[in-house]
Amino acid sequence: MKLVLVIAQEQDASRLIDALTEAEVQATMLASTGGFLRAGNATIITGVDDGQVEAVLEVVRRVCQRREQLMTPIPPVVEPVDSYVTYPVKVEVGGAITFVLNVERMERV
Ligand code: 2BA
Repeated sequence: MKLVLVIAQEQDASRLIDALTEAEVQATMLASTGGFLRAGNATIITGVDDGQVEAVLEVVRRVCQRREQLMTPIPPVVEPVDSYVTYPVKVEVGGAITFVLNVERMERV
């Protein structure tokens, strides 16, 4: 058995859960925040048989899109404020970051 952890953009999360449910894959969605952009994203956890992993990854590839987001770098505190002009820079995010982990045991009580 594997645990598939998917970090998806907020805009894709609901469609991703719908598509997984349609594919008869049980999933749990947690609200999360990206460490770099500090923007909301969603972490989807799903425990599946080894043979289902590729099907899950296919759904993720189909639903999750790459997007560009603008971020404004924060000026270093040591510089005088008026000597440091910041411009928004484009950052490419996603489609999704996926981790596949081995599961030693799963129990439903
Ligand atoms: P964030 O950490 O907010 O990162 C958003 C996007 O910013 C990243 O997209 C990447 O394109 C860019 N980025 C991240 N760190 C950077 C840096 N030090 N310098 C320049 N650009 C940087 P993705 O790679 O698609 O990641 C989307 C989200 O997935 C991340 O949001 C984070 O929440 C998660 N993530 C990505 N890689 C991860 C990893 N190795 N472990 C855990 N979470 C990860």
